[in-house]
Amino acid sequence: MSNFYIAKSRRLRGTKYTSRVEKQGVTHYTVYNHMLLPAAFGPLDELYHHLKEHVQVWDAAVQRQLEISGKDSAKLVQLMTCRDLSKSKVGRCYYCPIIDDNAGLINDPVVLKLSDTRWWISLSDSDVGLFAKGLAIGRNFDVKISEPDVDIFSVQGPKSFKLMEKVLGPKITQLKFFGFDYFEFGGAKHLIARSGWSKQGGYEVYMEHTEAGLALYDKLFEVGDEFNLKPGCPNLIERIESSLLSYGNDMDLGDNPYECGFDNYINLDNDIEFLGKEALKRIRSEGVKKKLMGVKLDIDNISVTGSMNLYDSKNELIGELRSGSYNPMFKQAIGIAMIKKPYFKQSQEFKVNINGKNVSGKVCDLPFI
Ligand code: THG
Repeated sequence: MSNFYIAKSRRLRGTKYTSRVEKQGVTHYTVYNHMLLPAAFGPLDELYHHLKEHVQVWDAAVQRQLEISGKDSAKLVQLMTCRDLSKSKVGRCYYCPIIDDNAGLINDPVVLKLSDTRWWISLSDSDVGLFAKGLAIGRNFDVKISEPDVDIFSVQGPKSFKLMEKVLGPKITQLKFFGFDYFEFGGAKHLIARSGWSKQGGYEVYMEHTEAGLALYDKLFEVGDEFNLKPGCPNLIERIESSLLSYGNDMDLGDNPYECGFDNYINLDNDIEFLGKEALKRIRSEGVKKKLMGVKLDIDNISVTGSMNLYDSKNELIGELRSGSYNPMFKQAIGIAMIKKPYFKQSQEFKVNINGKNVSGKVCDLPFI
């Protein structure tokens, strides 16, 4: 396959870290929220093994913050998500499906409650800001909606705790999963959460004070050798193995949160108001007609660049593969597929055409591990 260059422009922005990651050897970009997201620094499997053992710093600035503030901010945030935020606490992050009136998924952000009247919605790849503005105008809400100048860098991997403790002190190790607090470095306070798009543990620094924040980024690399710190990026192999879903790849507006396994983030038995509540009640009583499942494929190399149809032995379409990669632990390719009812059962066999070859595979439950 040929490689092509990507033309940068104001519309396809870099981030505050772009000049750094380019010096550090980024080899591939993808586009996310109209910005450049590093996708590789050399071979993915090397960084996969490294991520599971050591620590990496990622440019995750494409996870844009949608700030909603003002008297009606809690109402607007709740209107957009089926997760009950009525008992949410300041200093906590919440993984929240955002859905439309048909319960179609618009985004799957992390929501941060900064105060009772100020929220950040840490977006995956879709233009929620426009949707939020439309709702606020239509409902006459007293809110301010903006994209603040916040650029996340993520510190991921089992040694992230020791690395961050060395630079920021022991208080950082007391943060609970999906908690956040403010930590001082370089004369500024930085919002840091214990979160990130890997299951290897770590933190996300929501950089608002650019100079002090970049000094913190650089400091991590200055002292990082003893932890074998490397620059990295969200790792396709690790995120599939860990079953972290990717909006636009694994799910989109044509899927509802039940189909994506978000049952724990759906609260219907209360009197809160959100879009798609009636649709979700209907789906709950009827049951889903398709759902995201894992697949294991008898092939050692796969590149999923679009949906790939899966067929059973009678050539019936049973679903579509949406993401996949070779996995060194399973020693075969694994992936995430939308499987149709009635083919939900574990070990359902299928065939898929990959580069003109018929490859066999089996359906399995998520998460893989
Ligand atoms: N961090 C921040 N913003 C983000 C992401 C992130 N925005 C875009 C994208 N990632 C949103 N998608 C996800 C998907 C999964 C998780 C976070 C964001 C995640 N899930 C945990 C899990 O599945 O185990 C925990 C969810 C929970 O139980 O609350 O972390 O990564 N800032």
